[in-house]
Amino acid sequence: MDPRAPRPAHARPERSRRSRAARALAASAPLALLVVALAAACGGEKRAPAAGPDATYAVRGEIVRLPAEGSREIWIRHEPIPDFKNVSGEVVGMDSMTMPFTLAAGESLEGLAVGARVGFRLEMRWSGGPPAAVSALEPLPADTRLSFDPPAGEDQGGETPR
Ligand SMILES: [Cu+2]
Repeated sequence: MDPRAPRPAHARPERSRRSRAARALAASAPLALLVVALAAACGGEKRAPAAGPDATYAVRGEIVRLPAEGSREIWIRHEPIPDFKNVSGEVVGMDSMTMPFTLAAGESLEGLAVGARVGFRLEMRWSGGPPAAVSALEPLPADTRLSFDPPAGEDQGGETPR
């Protein structure tokens, strides 16, 4: 048989079926990417500001004021944040203070009240979105000592458990 002779006709449909499948796969890949991109865009609009935070910090503190109805502003007395970076990215630190934060969308306050000790993630955004958002709020044990508490030996008042 001459190797240069055309392949038998019956071999062709198989080959072209395969390439049709390959073409279909290639065509669907960009579509899948588009679907993923759209889903991400829609989700991002509802859930969080477009861009991720410029920096995040693990912080502890005590809830001072819960958000008013229809508001997402929560006041927390927080411990110092020694590695806090300013807008230029310089580590300037932040002292312990009571300040307002924006509760990240979807963040639950269930079981949390004024006076509750909490750990949370501080998300700093220097442009677009709330500048200081609080996410991953989690209650700490009520007897957690924070840096602004008086030293244990100097506690005044209150009842001492016996
Ligand atoms: Cu602060």
